Amino acid sequence: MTQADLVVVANRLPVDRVVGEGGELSWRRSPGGLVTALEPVMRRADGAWVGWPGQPDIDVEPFEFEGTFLVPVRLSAEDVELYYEGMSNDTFWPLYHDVISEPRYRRVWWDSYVKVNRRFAEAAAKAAAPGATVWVQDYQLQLVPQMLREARPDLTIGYFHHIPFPAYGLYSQLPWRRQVLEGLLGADVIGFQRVADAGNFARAVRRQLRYDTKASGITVPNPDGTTRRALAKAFPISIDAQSYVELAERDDVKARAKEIRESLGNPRKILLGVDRLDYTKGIRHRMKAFGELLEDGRISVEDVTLVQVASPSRERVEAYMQLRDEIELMVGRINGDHDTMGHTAIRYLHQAYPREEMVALFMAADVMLVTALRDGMNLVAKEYVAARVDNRGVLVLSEFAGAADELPSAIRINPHDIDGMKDAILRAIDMPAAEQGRRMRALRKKVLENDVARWSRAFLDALADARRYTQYIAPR
Ligand code: GDG
Repeated sequence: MTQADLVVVANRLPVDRVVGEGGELSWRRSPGGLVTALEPVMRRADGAWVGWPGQPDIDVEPFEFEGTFLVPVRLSAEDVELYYEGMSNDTFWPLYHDVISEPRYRRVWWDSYVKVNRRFAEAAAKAAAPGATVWVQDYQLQLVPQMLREARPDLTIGYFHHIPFPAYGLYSQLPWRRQVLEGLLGADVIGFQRVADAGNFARAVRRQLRYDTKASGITVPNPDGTTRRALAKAFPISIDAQSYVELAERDDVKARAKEIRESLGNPRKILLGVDRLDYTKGIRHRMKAFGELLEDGRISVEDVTLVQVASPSRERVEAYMQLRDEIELMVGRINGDHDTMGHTAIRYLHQAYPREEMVALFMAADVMLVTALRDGMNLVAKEYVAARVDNRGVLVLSEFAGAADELPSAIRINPHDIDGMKDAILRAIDMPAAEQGRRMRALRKKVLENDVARWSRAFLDALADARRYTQYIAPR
């Protein structure tokens, strides 16, 4: 098998399997941001990508796709249920998002998580050339760095954590808290979204493992009694900003934005929410605030409409089924109380849309509501800003989203404070054009300068430094 000098390991491969009309199988690049971010790097490095093809119980041989060597990892239906839906999405996800929903700790899920992480580590070990760099992505694969290091001490290993890392008081609930820290510390560089996440991780390492931590460096003992240094640091992820600018400048997309406004009855202001339907995103809090503003008579449906795109997500996990019911009950009630024949309070869309449509929505929206209760970064906030080539529009942004660290010119809110959020929404609705322009220009500068190419470069540079450092103190 071909071996690569750069290997990305992620739960999903960067492609989706599509079945044509005649039943023929092919692959299509998936629309995700990580894929776009890494594509140029992978192409240049002749890279390989290890991941699950997205459907259970299919065997697919490694294959070449648009300049990247793809290595499929097989998951059975049971693996998907225990490792992915169970341990990843019903234990780690709620625990790492400050137990907004109660995490479930099930030993059979953990056993499956260990087994599947080993399978990914083995596939990565096979795909990596001698002395290669391996970059592991996200919370589904936290044990892979250590497993890889044991199998292949010649590799330089990076790990990026896309979601928050919680405070120690919460993290310590995890029955397997030591194993997970040791798993992550197999990496030379452990990247987080926010400085606070890296701090929480370092604190957990100190409290649980008693290792020394200084600034971003952690001293990790080797099995032979020597030590090595791991770096735990913030690398805030971003978007391919230029591609949003290009879409926003297209005539058909501009025309579509206008059409959207018209089809909503040309309200004075359009508010927009775009989220995966997830309890971390604060969709209920947002709707409560909006519903109360209507109830109080501070806004009316002729004046203001809220468009909420809630794309379907994790539909087999109980907490998500329940959330969907709650949200849909709420939308029904608010609309029932306030709609008129010509105007709706909330246009709720439980659907996924192509990127062009999302950009048209961003351009049509006067106010973007990002009200997450906890969010690693929140790329939607950055996408909205990138799409506003007209320097108009207002971003209302939760301080609990990682993006808040980089975007101080947004209107900052605490989504738990419903009265505060109501005032912020009104302020955004009434913001004079000049102030919108000032704020939006500052936001755009940040997002356009710090795009996702810069993010991957910064991370890979840190890994290259780690490699030099390791080779200096311990030639291998
Ligand atoms: C995790 C972390 C972190 C959504 N609906 C549609 C659609 N989307 C796109 C958005 C955005 C992406 O999905 C969602 O990214 P977010 O960052 O907002 O949130 P998560 O999915 O929770 O992502 C998060 C991220 O990883 C990266 O590290 O920022 O904190 O939780 O790009 O636009 N895209 C299209 N149609 C939809 O209906 N085309």
